[in-house]
This record gives sequence, structure tokens and C-alpha cells, in this order.
Amino acid sequence: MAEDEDIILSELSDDDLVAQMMDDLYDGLKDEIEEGVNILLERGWTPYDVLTKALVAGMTIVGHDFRDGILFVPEVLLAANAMKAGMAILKPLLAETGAPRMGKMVIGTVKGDIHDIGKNLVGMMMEGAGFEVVDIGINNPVEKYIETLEAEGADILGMSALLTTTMPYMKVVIDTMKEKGMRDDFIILVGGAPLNDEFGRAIGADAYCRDAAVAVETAKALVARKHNQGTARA
Ligand code: B1M
Repeated sequence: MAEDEDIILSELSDDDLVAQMMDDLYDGLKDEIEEGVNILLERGWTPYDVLTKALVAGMTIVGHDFRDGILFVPEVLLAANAMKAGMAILKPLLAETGAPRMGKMVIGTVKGDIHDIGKNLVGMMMEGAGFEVVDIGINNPVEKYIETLEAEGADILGMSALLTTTMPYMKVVIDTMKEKGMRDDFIILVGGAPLNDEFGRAIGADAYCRDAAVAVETAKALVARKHNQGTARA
């Protein structure tokens, strides 16, 4: 629209800029999202605030309209690409905290599921908190989780699922780990929009994490507890 072409992002107030970024994310405008992220950072916003108050909040609106049949897969993919472009700018900043190494996490989205924005965000925040993160991507079968956990000598397994049809696969992974006698060697955290505490408990995970910040706090608490019990891996 001609009106939109006239908008100069750097001239907007913080509130107007964030509102405009939400519109731009909705419209899948990658370049504008990158520009908006950079402007907020230049104005002294923390990377975490840019992430949560502009990008995640914007993606929540996209989610609602996707659910309600107002947006469709191609539009949501564009929005996701714009979101990822913004996250790519924030990633090194979030990881740059100089926090002491806390442990190693293998994280991946389960088999049948290709949603990766939330998982990527958890990985970024975990790195920022001092964890080493091995991201095995999307659509992971149980074999991939197990092979990577063993090869990496990890402390934590993180699994993500965004679909009600794929979340039961987390139990397949945990049950297989139990069968192999390796379940108790790892802290298992699960997350994703359709999950809840009860589901996490029912499938035998150590904890369900509502969001990336909770994942970080939970991982820190459980790693500390494991260290105190003297059973943590080096
Ligand atoms: Co999808 N999709 N999608 N989608 N999609 C949902 C999940 C949906 C809720 C939309 C809706 O109807 N409202 C719905 C699921 C319904 C259900 O199962 N009950 C849905 C559907 C139906 C589908 C398809 C089946 C659509 C179709 O093809 N007809 C299809 C499935 C494909 C597949 O996986 N096999 C599909 C496809 C897609 C796109 C490819 C278009 C795209 C994904 C792009 C990508 O990820 N690269 C997409 C998107 C973007 C969404 C929504 C709109 C947004 C998800 C997102 O990125 N949110 C989503 C709607 C929604 O969730 N409200 C939707 C932002 C992100 C920051 O939040 O992922 O929740 P989230 O992560 C949070 C927490 O959940 C938590 O921390 C994160 C950060 O705070 N967390 C963890 C997540 N993982 C964690 C792991 C942890 C800890 C915490 O480990 C320790």
C-alpha cells in the first residue's frame, strides 16, 4: 500500500515501531523486521525484550489468525521466515553473556513435526544462559535423539512438539530410553504449545517448560540438583 511505503521505521516511537513490526511480521516482511530489530537494539532495548515484546508477541497474533482460518500455510511460512531473520540478529547477542558453562543439551522437534521456531528460541536462550546446545533440527526419530545424546555426552534432552498428533511421540522416545536403561542418565525437558504439566508428568519427563525462559530456569535448577546428588556427567 502507498501509505505503508511512506512509513519510516526509525522515525516511529517505540510503541508505534513495535506495533508496525507486528504488522510487518504478519505480512512476512523480512527486511522490515530486520530493520525494526536493529532500530530497537540501537535504542538500547535488550535482545530478550526485542525477542519477546516484538517478535514472539507478533507471532502470537499470526497463530490466532492461522487457527481462525484467516491466514494460511504460505502466509504463515512467510511470517516464520521474517521471524527467523529477526532471531538471527538476536542469536549472537543472546549467546554473548559470558555465563559459565552449565551443561550440554540436545534439542530437537519430534518425528512428524516441522515446527522449529520455539525450539530455536529455547536453544538460543539456553546458550545465552551458558549451556552448550546441540540442535538436531526437526522431524527426529527416536534413534536420532539417542544416538546424539550418547555421542555428545549430554546432560539434558529437550524435545519440542507443536501438534497434538506429534506430542505422543515424546513418550515413545522416553519409553525407548527406559528400555535401554539410559533414562535416568539424562534430564528430560519437554515443551510446545499443546503440552502442559500433566502431559509432561504422564509421559515421564522431568519437566514441562511453558516457554524458553522457564526452560532455562528449569534446566539450571535440575542440573544443580543433579550436581548436588553427585551424579552429573562431567
Ligand atoms: Co503450524 N500449527 N502447522 N505451522 N503453526 C500450529 C502449531 C497450530 C496451533 C495453528 C493453529 O491451528 N492455531 C496448529 C496445531 C493444531 C494442533 O495440533 N492442535 C498447526 C497446524 C495444524 C499446522 C499444520 C498441520 C497445517 C497444515 O498443513 N494444514 C502444519 C503441520 C506441519 C508439520 O509439522 N507436520 C503446520 C505448518 C506450519 C508452518 C510450516 C506453516 C509454520 C512452521 C514454520 C516453522 O516453524 N519453521 C507453522 C507455524 C508458524 C505455526 C504457528 C502459527 C506458530 C508456531 C510458532 O512458531 N510460535 C502455530 C500457532 C501457535 O502455536 N499458536 C501453529 C512461536 C514460538 C515462539 O512459540 O513454538 O509455542 P512456540 O514455542 C514456545 C513454547 O511452546 C516453548 O518455548 C517456546 C518459546 O517461548 N517451547 C519449548 C517450544 N518448544 C519447546 C521445547 C522445550 C521447551 C520449551 O524443550 C525443553
